[in-house]
Amino acid sequence: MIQKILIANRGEIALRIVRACRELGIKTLAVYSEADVQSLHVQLADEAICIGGPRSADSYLRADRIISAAEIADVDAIHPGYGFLAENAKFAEQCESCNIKFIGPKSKSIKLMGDKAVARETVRKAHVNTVPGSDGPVESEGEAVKIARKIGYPVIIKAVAGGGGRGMRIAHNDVSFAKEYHVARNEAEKAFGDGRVYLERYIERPRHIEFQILADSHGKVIHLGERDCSVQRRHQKLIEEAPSPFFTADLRKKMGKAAVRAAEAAEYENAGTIEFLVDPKGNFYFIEMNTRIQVEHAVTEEVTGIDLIKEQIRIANGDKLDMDQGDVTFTKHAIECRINAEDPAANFAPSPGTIGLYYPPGGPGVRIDSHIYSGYVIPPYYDSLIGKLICFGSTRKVALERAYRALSEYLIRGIKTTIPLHKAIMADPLFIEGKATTAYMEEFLTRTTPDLFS
Ligand code: MV4
Repeated sequence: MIQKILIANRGEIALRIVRACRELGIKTLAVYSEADVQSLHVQLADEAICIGGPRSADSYLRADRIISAAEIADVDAIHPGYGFLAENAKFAEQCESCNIKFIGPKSKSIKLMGDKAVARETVRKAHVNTVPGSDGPVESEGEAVKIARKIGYPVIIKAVAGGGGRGMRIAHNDVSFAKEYHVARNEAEKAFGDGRVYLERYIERPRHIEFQILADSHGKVIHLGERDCSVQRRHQKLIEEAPSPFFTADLRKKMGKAAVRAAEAAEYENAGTIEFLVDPKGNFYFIEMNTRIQVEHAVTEEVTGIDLIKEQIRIANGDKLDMDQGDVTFTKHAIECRINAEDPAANFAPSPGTIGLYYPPGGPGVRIDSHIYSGYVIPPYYDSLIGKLICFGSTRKVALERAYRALSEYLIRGIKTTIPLHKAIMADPLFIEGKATTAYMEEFLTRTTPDLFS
């Protein structure tokens, strides 16, 4: 039985994991950097060990120090949260070989899905629709341009080691393809030490839909429905909601089945997400799998009533899933606004510093997952997420009205945040109508003057 867990992360997700452990009666060990001494997760965990300097490379990315802390404190398992080492197959393997449970998939599945060309091939063989594209990485410019013509322009060039939008280039004809192909290869080599790229037909103005899945260690896989993550800027999601406003029960059933097949093909275990693009006609295409718990998991928790962090821990413990697909119901609508320490009126410049007054909203249908408090100093070393506002109700309309109301109550002084931007989006007719695609944010920022969201 898992009795003690090391939380290899910081911020709101570290706090979220502490909370799940508390309810399960599991002891927690926080590891933290010198910049996070004052962090809530450090104060709320049963034990805490400092693992290094402020920079991630000196602390949260130091697998050696984290595993040493795990051994000193005699934990049974490590929860990696998201980011940092969460999708590092080598770290998962190190945990496995040190007899510490990694709360996530087996290193084999992380590796498989980490190679985006192998991931594509694996799910395609399991009859999951992928975007028309190359069979695996392209070998040379000559071969690549032939394949691009065959696919038909526009074509998107993606890094095999990429994901999440990093290292992608779009080409509209042979001439731009030759240029973008080399740019993509060089960028991929620099960013990932792996210059290999593959090609896909570029789907214009798609919706970004992901399916949450749960898989236990006894071979059972279920899905918990979709999240619509179309509202994003530079591949950073800003708003996620479920159900997707344009979905039908039929599409959910079809895509859910495809998501389960994709997870089964990876012999997946624990919580994971299958990402799809959906075109305006409702055609859907697998693009990649995220082998971790995600920032936006709380949306699914509010819609289904299932605690995903607890499920992750139970699965790592070897327990069987105690629900079948038919037991999963989607009774509510939930929407998440990511609250970042950024100035949306100044091109989203980071805004670290000391929180003055802090007053979070409450009342019916409002959930806040945040590690900040009055007097807390946001360090400049990490990502800018300082909280998530999740609002929910029986219908989308109620959830949106609650979100607008909660955002109006939310007071964070001393720094700039994305709260005013979210308020403007919640009041935008296009968004309210449920028409947002991945092109939405750029268009919104072009047609709206910054004083409306500062
Ligand atoms: C695409 C695509 C269109 N066609 N793939 C973005 C995140 C990463 N997981 C995959 N992404 C995309 N993949 C094909 N075949 C569009 C996106 C995409 C996007 C691309 C360029 C600029 C902004 C974007 C915003 C959302 C999704």
